[in-house]
Amino acid sequence: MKFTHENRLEMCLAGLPKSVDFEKVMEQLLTFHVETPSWGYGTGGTRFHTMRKPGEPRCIKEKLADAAQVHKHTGITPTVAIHIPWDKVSDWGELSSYASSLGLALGAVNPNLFQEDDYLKGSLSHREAAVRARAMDHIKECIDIMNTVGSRDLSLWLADGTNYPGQDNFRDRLRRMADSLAQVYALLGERQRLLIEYKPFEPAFYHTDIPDWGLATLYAEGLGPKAFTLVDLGHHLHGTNIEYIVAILLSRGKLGGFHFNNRKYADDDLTTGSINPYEVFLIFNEIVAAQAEPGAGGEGAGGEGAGGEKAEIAYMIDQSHYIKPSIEAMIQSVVNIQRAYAKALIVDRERLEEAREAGDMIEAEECLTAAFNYDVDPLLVEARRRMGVPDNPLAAFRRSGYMKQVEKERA
Ligand code: PSV
Ligand code: MN
Repeated sequence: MKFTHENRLEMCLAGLPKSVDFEKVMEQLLTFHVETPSWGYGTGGTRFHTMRKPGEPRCIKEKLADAAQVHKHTGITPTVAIHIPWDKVSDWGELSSYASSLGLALGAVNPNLFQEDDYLKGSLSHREAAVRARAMDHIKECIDIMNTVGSRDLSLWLADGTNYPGQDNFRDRLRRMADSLAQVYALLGERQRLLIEYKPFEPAFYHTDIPDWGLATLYAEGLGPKAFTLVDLGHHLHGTNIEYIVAILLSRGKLGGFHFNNRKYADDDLTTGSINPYEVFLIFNEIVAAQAEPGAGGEGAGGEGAGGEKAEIAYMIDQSHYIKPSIEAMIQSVVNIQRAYAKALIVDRERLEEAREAGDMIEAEECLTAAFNYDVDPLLVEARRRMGVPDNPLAAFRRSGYMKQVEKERA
C-alpha cells in the first residue's frame, strides 16, 4: 500500500467510532478559528533579560505580517488580538485596512492596566479615585478602538492585588472593583463583550482582586449577558482541574474564551500542548460534549446563559515566546490546539454514555484515551486541503524562506 493522504484518511476513517460523522467533523474543523496575540510575535523576556531574536517584528504592522504567515500556513488564525498601548497607532482605520490586506482582522482588544507607575497599588480597585479614573479613561480609549476596528471582545486582565497582609482593606477593594466593572460594562456597545480574566498570583503575591473563575464569574453574572469569564491556562494553582472549570462555565453560559498556553511551574507562557496535551484535549472534550447536547445551538454554543443566549467561545492564544522562534512556536501551538479539538470531536460519546450509565469507569476512561491516542492527523490534512493550506504548516513555513527574508529586512 502506498502512503498517500487518501490511504491514510481511509485507514483513519475505518477506525473511527460509528457515531462519528466524518463530514460533520470536517465542517467543525473548517469553521474552527484560533486568535493569535500581537505580543506573541515580538520577543518575550523574563525578569532577568530579553534576548533579541533576528527578524523580530519592530511594530504592529510587522507583527501582523508575521501573524499573516501563521494564517497562510494553518488557515485557521484569521484574527489577531492587540494590546494597548503596546500596539498603539495614530490611525486605527488604516491599521484595520492593512490587516484586511493581509487577509486578517483585528480581534480582541486588551487594555494594559499594569505598566504605569500609577498602578503600583492597583487600577480599577485602587484607593485613589484619580487612579481609577485614569484606568477608566484607558478602557474608554480601548472601546473607541474596538468601535473603529469592529472588534467584539474587550479582554480585561487586571494586575490589581496586594503584596502583604494588611496592605489594604479587602472589602473596600471588592466594592471599588465592582463599581469600576459596572462602569466598564456600561460603555460596551450592543454586540461587544467584556471578558474577565482571573489570575491567583503575579505581580501581586499576597492576594489578587480577581483570583479565580469563581469571582470572575460572580462579576460576569452580576454585570449581565455581555460579560463572560476568560480562562488563561497559565492562571491556576498546581493541580487545578481546568476542564471542570470549563464545564462549570459552560453550564452557566459564561465561558467567554481562552488564553491558551502551557505551563510547567507558573504562568510560563510555553507553547500550548508542549507540557500537557491531555489537558488541552480534556478541555475540548467538555466543550464538544456541551455542544453535542440537544438544543446546544451548534457551532460556538457555549451553554445556556441566564438570558437563554448562547455564548461564543473566543479561542485565543496568550503566549510570549522567550527562546523559541515566535512564528514557528505560534504555528506549533495553533496545530496542537487544532489537534486537541479534532481528538475531542472523535470521542465515542454514545459508548461513553453507556459506560457511565453502567458505572464502568474503566470503559468510560478508555473512550477518552482512545480518542486522545488516535492519530487524527489525516483528518487535519483533509481539512487543510479543503482550505487550500499546506498539509504540514510548520514544515511549509520553514521551507518558505520568510524568516531569512525578514531577518534581512529587519536587521
Ligand atoms: C497576564 O499574565 C496575561 O495573561 C494577560 O492576559 C495579559 O494581557 C497578557 O498576559 C500579556 O501580558
Ligand atoms: Mn492571559
